[in-house]
Amino acid sequence: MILNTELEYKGNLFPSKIISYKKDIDTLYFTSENNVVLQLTIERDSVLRFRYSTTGIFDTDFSYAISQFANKGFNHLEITENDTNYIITTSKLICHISKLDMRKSIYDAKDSSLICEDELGFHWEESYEFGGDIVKMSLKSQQSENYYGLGDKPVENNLKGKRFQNWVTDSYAFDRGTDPIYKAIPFYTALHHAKSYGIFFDNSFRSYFDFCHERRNITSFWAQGGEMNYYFMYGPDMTEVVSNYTDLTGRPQHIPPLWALGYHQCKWSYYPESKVKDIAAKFRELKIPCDALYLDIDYMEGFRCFTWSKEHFPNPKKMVKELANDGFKTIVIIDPGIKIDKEYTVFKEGLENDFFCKRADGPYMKGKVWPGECYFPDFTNPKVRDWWSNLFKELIEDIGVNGVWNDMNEPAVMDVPGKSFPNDVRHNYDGNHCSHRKAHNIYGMQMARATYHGLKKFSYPKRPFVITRAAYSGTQRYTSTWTGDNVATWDHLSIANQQAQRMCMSGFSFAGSDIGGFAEQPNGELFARWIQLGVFHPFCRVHSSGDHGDQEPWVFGSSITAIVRKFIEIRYQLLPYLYTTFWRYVGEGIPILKSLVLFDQEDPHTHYRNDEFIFGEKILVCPIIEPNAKGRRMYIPRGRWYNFWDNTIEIGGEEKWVDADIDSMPIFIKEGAIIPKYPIQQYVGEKVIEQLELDVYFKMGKESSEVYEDAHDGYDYKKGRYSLRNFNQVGKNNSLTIQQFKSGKYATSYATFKINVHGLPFKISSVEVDNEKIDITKLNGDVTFIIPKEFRELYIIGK
Ligand code: MIG
Repeated sequence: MILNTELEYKGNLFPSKIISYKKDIDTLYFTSENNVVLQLTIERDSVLRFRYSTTGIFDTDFSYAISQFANKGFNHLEITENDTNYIITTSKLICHISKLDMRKSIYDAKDSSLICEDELGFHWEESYEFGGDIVKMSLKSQQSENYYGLGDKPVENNLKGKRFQNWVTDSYAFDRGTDPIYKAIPFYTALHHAKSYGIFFDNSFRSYFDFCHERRNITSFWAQGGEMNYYFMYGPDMTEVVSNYTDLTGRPQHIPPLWALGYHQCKWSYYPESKVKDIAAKFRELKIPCDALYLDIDYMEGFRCFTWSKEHFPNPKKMVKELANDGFKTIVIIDPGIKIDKEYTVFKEGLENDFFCKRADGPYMKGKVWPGECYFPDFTNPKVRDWWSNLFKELIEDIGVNGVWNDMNEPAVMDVPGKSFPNDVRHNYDGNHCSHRKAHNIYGMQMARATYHGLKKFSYPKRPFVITRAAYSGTQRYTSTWTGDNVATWDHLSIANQQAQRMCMSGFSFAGSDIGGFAEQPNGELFARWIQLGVFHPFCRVHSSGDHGDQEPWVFGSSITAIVRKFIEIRYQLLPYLYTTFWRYVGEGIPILKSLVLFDQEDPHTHYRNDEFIFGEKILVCPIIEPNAKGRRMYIPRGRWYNFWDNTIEIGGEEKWVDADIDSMPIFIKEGAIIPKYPIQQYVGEKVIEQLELDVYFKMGKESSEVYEDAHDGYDYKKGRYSLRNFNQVGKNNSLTIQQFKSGKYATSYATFKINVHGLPFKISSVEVDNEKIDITKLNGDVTFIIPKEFRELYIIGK
């Protein structure tokens, strides 16, 4: 069997010359003499879909990745031809299809510059073993072209020179470079001449990407079955490319409840009940903010999903209630393997309804996981998903659990080669019956989807919270995710940084790592440094395997505890800022973390940077990833930045040394930013927010900022009950003006803003709020005002 393209002409088949062409509204069909059909759909002006059939007949058009809400439609479409090419022109792109060999090239419609061009283009090999084709595509790599994305690959940001595989795999203690690991996200962004485009290869079979690894100037991708079916998305802004990708594959169906953005504490495992309560009490006693506690597999009776150990958790409802009274949400793990046990209801129901996966010749797919021998629901069957969703009724509605953690859904199987199902296992695939070769990469996604729908139903009117380990493109619609079983080493801290950035630029922003490392135990310094990074990740959870010692914030001595507390407190203060970036992500697909290349693609210095990133829109962060550091060198992107700790100004565009002893880390605020802050709370909702703090960072010139708020849970915001504040700041030599534009019907609990102005270049002579002077006699040095939240214009005048 051929595992790579090794692009010689041996065995490969190619489209021959085009003999006919037909147009059907937004779709063009080109047929070659040897019966290859290229189906080219104009999805949007900047999004083209390419689909090829080698037999003249296409499979049913079905994808788990594509969202039903994907936008379609274009402003302009014109098709012409000359002697050599068909020419398709939209308002953003010009695409040539060669009449000779079906190869394509794509140009920017504005300046006719070349964006992407086939080398061999589409070609294939017949698969003797399985039927169908091994489908391949090769592209020329343009001058200085670089590549990013691809989900959770544990390598440097820039993918050039490397080859990758997509096959979701349980990868305990994976390492830098291990490939594949838990996720399959066959989407990358490319960048050359300061312009960016993306390719999403929507094929769930085992697939490969080669970025100038096999051949220096060629980028290729291929899959072991299915169709050559990919989307080309143009920016030219990389953020726009990612946003186009999430438009296609979907964004979360709602903003997460605010508590889900708090700090989470997990371990394998907290039990019995008294242990869970001790942990909860300790957080409150030490005043370390925490919103969620997790129960790993030991809460169950013999690892049977949807059961509770009578011995360790005799009264789960009471325990969950008590935790809730103390501000903790309870999240429980649910795995896909269902124990073979005739007395166990879930097993009996699955069996009676024929819901379990079967092998090619009829026997059940039997595999060993934590409960012992198990059968596995076929989550690709809509009836099974429905059944699974309903299994959550008791957990959520009756017991009061707030979230579910889906693990082992690659699916992981113990003690077998490949650590998963064999290829011959059959799947329903929503009526497109197929083998595990096709369903493997989407199995975990469909489990998470079914879990999500159950939680959504039974949590109503609250918002659900789900976390999954395995994922395929589109999984971001349903759940959050973590990066799996990492290790407590310094290199893994750096890998976690890379993976979180990469997930964000791969359209899946609600992601984080096991802070501190899952396997082995960190020392206090590593733990503190990891917390410093972790509080700037969209999902923030400490987790560890438990057999290497404890990993709670207080086990490394009081000085580490104090550092950990300080950084978790920063996260809680920044919650309105983080919530606003989630709102932007959910609405427009803007990545929550922006690698420097995504932040400023025109600056070539950013193309190979790894460590620094932008948290949200305006905060630059760079973790310390080495022991014994008193600071580090980092690249500060172009622009002027305020040091978060002392408000000194750095001019970007170069590498600089930044001090950061163990109780600190490099954090900078973009000039002109207005950063909203809540008071420190021990958990979301502990306090009624009585005032919103706004940290204003003076900029000579204009800058705008947003603050989005709503009830922080429930769905009323979708009916207009939200509060969106737009702040425009204009700084001049002798004045600073801030205008506020407010929209939405939600009334926030506070009446005033506390405004802290940083970096004013002049001494204040007077301050006006909506044209009325306010008393500034008590100002003495701090430039802080308390003003009504309804203000429309704040005008600070210099002497
Ligand atoms: O075979 O449930 O990645 O987070 O604690 C190990 C026990 C199964 C793997 C998950 C990890 C979890 C652990 N699970």
